[in-house]
This record gives sequence, structure tokens and C-alpha cells, in this order.
Amino acid sequence: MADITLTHDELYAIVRQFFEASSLSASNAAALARVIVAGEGDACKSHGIYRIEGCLRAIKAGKVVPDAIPKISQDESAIVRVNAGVGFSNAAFEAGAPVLAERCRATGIAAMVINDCTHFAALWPEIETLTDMGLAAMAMCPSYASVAPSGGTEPLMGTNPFAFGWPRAGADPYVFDFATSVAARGEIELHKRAGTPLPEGWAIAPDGSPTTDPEAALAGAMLPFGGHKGSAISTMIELLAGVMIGDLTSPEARDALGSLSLAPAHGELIIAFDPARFATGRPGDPMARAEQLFEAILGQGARLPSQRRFKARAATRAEGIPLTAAEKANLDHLLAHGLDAA
Ligand code: NDP
Ligand code: PYC
Repeated sequence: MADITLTHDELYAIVRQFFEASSLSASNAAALARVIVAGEGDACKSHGIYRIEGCLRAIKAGKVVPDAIPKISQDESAIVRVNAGVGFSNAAFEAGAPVLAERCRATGIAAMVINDCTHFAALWPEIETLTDMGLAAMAMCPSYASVAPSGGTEPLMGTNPFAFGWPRAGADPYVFDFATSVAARGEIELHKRAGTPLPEGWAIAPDGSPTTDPEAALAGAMLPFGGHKGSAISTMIELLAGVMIGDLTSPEARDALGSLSLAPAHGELIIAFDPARFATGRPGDPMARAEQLFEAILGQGARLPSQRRFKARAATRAEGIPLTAAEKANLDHLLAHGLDAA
């Protein structure tokens, strides 16, 4: 329930000011504030303002270079490389996205590899950046070992998010973005904060037994969505966005960090597609055919992924972002104490 509301701009100004006061450079603070306010504004509480403290802990622990400047490099291939310089992933993505789009338009498909970044964010803001440029895109990254493979009992995979987007003229893009665990770890942490039990089937306790206790789940292992299918997709992400790009897998990220209370550091893979280029010489307009598919889905009474988010975005843009008194008090506390609040 909302005790106060803030406009997107007001919340952005607070979060940005907070990160600047916490030693982040202006460009890094702005990129972080954009993604956090986007999360809160789209009612994605697991990746909204709640993430500020994890970022803060990473900065305070010296795990992030606060004034990192992303470095872009390209060769003749379709791969755009962005080294985040041990900064947060967000400024690196923002720097590389226009270069990725340009390469994609030239070749029909291009990939962006982000290396050496701390990553805490939802992936849909990145996907929407690319769909806004008329491109289809997918993004994925490891996390840190917290999910048991299907049939196993020990944390090994990360919650490894996977997101996809398809551009739509005159409509919100088709976007899905999910953890490959049953739920994001952030959801479990929010249940712990609220003192509420987890739904069944999310996690196992350290002894391998099913649990609905958030503390036991955080100490034990989360479960992949869809059993062996989610487990396989999660493994693919470890391979493509960890091993293949020469960056850390989730178990390696956990070992390197030595903690699950800081935002994890690893890499990310983003692939962009130019739909018109793929359909060259083939009958039918891919954009029109996609619309037929979306209409058929909606025609059955189903909803498209991200519809809830887009509705929330429209509401928070019109009426403000709702925060509870406890959330606002926590923001005020963070503002007053800066890095000491971590
Ligand atoms: P959810 O399970 O809440 O949602 C996953 C997707 O399914 C969303 O696109 C959602 O759209 C859509 N969806 C939900 N219900 C329906 C429905 N009934 N019909 C159609 N579509 C539906 O997300 P998760 O908890 O798995 O992940 C939350 C966020 O956590 C993601 O943004 C992800 O990127 C982030 N994350 C980040 C990690 C990182 O390491 N950086 C690690 C893990 C997760 P809608 O939003 O509109 O409901
Ligand atoms: O919610 O699972 C999660 C998560 C891990 C890292 C960032 N988000």
C-alpha cells in the first residue's frame, strides 16, 4: 500500500544523488539510477530501490571501480566488446548499445559482450533500448551459484536471467525477462524482509528437503524453473555468457566474491537481430506476421509478457511511484548515511 508517491524524476534525482554521494562517477550514478527507477516504476520490486543496498555493499567492499569508464573494442567480426573496467554493467551497456545497433543494421545480426562488470539489474531495460531501435534482441548472464541443477541438491547455477524482445510499431514491444530459477533471488529476499513464507517448489533447505522458509532457502538452494528444461537453459547461459565470453561462471563468481550479500561480478551476452534483414527474399512482412501471432495469443484471453509492467509504467507515470513509509524512511536513511549505511 502506498504511503507516499514520487514522480519518476523525483525518485531518479534521489537515487542518482545517493550514488554520487557514495563515490560513483556521474555517468555510473546516472546509469544505475535509470535502471533502478525503471524497475520501481514498472512495479518490479525485486530489482527496484531494494537493490540500492546491494550496490552500496559492493562499492564499500571495494568490489566495484566507482568511476570505471567502459572501453569498447571491435574487430571485423559481428562482436562488439565492452569492458566495464570492473564497474557496474549498466554504463557499459549504455555505451555499447548504439555501436551494437549500428553493427546489427550492417550485418543483420550482432552480439555485444560485456566483460568485467558487476551485475544486479533486470534485463528488460536493455532489451527495450534495442527494441526501441527497431531490433529484436536477447540478453543473458550468469549470476552467482545459488540454484541446484535439476536432480541435484547443491547451489551451482546462478538465477541466470534470460530476456527477449521483439519491436512493434505503434505498440509496446513484446518482451519477456525471467530468472531461470523458479523465482528471482530478490523475490526470496523480499519474502524474508516481509516475514512471509515462500510458495512451495521454490527452494530446498541445506539438508535437501523442500522449504518455504526464506532463510532456509537462502542458506540452501533455489530450484530451476521447469525442472530439467530450466536447468538446461541455465546451463546454456553459463556456457554462452560465462565460458564462451571468457568470463566467470556462477560458481566462479560466488568463489571470487566470497559472499552472496554483494551484487555479483561476471559478464553478459546480448544478441541483436534485424528482423527485416532475416526475411529478405521471403514472402510476407515479418512485422505484420508477428502482429498476427500476438493477436492470436491475446484472442485466447492470454496476456503478453510485460503487459503487467507496461500497465504499471503508465500508472506510475500518471500518478507517481508508490512507496511505503518504511521504504521512504529507508531511502532517507541511506541518503543521510551514504556508504556508512551499508
Ligand atoms: P517473473 O516470473 O515475475 O516474470 C517473468 C516474465 O514473465 C515477465 O516478462 C513477466 O511479465 C512474464 N509473465 C508473468 N506472468 C505472466 C503471464 N501470466 N502471462 C504472460 N507473461 C507473464 O520474473 P522473475 O521473477 O523470473 O525475474 C524478475 C526479474 O529479475 C527479471 O527482470 C530478471 O532480469 C531479473 N533477474 C536478474 C538477475 C541478474 O543476475 N541480473 C538474476 C535473476 C533475475 P510482467 O513483468 O509483465 O509480469
Ligand atoms: O534476483 O536472482 C536475482 C538476482 C541475482 C543477481 C541480481 N539479481
